[in-house]
Amino acid sequence: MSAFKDIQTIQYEGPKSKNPLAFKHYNPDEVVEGKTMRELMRFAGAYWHVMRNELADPFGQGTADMPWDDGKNTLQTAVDRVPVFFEFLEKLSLDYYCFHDRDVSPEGATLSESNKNLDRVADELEKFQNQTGKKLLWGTACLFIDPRYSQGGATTPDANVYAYAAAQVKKAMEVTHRLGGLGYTFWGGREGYSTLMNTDMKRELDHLARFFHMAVDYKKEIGFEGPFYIEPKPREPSTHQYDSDSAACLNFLREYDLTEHFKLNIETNHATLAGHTMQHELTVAMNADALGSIDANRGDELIGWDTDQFPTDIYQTTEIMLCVLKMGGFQTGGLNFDAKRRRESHDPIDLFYAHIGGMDAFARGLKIAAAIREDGRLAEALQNRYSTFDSGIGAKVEEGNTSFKELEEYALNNPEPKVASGRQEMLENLINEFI
Ligand code: XLS
Ligand code: NI
Ligand code: NI
Repeated sequence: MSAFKDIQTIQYEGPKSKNPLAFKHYNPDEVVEGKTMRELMRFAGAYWHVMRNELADPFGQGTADMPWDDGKNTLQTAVDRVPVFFEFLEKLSLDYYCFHDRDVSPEGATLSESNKNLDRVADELEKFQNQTGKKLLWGTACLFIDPRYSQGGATTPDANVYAYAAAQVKKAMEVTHRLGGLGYTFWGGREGYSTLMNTDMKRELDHLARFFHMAVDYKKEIGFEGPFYIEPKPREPSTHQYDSDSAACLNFLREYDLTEHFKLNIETNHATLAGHTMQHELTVAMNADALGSIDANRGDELIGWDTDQFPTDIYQTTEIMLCVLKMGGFQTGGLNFDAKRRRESHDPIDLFYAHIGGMDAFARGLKIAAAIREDGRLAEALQNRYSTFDSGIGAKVEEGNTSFKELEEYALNNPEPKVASGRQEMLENLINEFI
């Protein structure tokens, strides 16, 4: 039985195609900078958005038409969703997927029942992974929907909740490992606070660090070799979230001696909420050798929340792919569509348009980024801008071979410096030559 029987596998038809159900730019086997697009993009479908998002908003109920779902949220429903999801991945040539424990399987009356449910659905996921060759990019635990987590999971004031959260993460790690997951993500949805009046920030952060250290210990115990990812986000649902941006995450990891075990999973809309560009967040992470994976979406300039829209802005995908190419491609991560349709786009076919658009926007971004790199003028301009540090006094600074005394002597004995133009507009024009 097919859930999307009117939709054929999406083919690459090239930029001239007018077929809305075809890729115009994503051509999985096309080689860019020595790698296939498929290897460079590592696109993933997000189980929670594709299979579970009913498209509700704070003012109204869900609108999504989900003919494959009986709406009962039983274990059987959960098992029945799996083939639908894999059909979706196949028809879109999405090679990877990501999930939360509670998107794929329902909570039971007790924790052990929930664990059993998860095991049963994992059997099914494993079966379909084997049949289709699809891979798990990362798994995670949902520590934010259930009311028990309303005041945090790993930063809750209640030790009983903390233990429950640990148990849930332990199980989610086991299942991720069993399914050959390439990484494991921590997004601290409720790890933050509403007011400092009732919050001992230091204690909460200490607890969070302990939580992560125990996760590292457990990862070693079960032999899970993939990285842990932390996903920064400044707010929503909390007023302030501890993992607010790349820099805050890196500082936390360093402070608590966790850097070697974690990389970052950076989401475009979260960068926007943090008041940064995506390029900034990616660059901060790359500088620390900590860019692990990307949650691909975008925000809306007019709405101040995590709208999780599908990425369509070519300028932005170009900036992202410039970073990914600079890094030499992803090692364990990829581009996960943590994105949902607008509430008005309720038909199953809209899921296809949305992903086709996102994949094409990234494929174009990739081709443009590769062309910019091949052209070389942008890199050359950057290199030249710092050329005074390549020799003479500048080189001494970079080598750590000078002092304030020597720099003073240099400044006193040389003419007033004349700094060169930054040429921003010229470089923006250069980028637009390629877009
Ligand atoms: C929510 C987050 C979430 C994580 C996974 O804003 O992006 O979807 O990616 O828990
Ligand atoms: Ni995300
Ligand atoms: Ni998000």
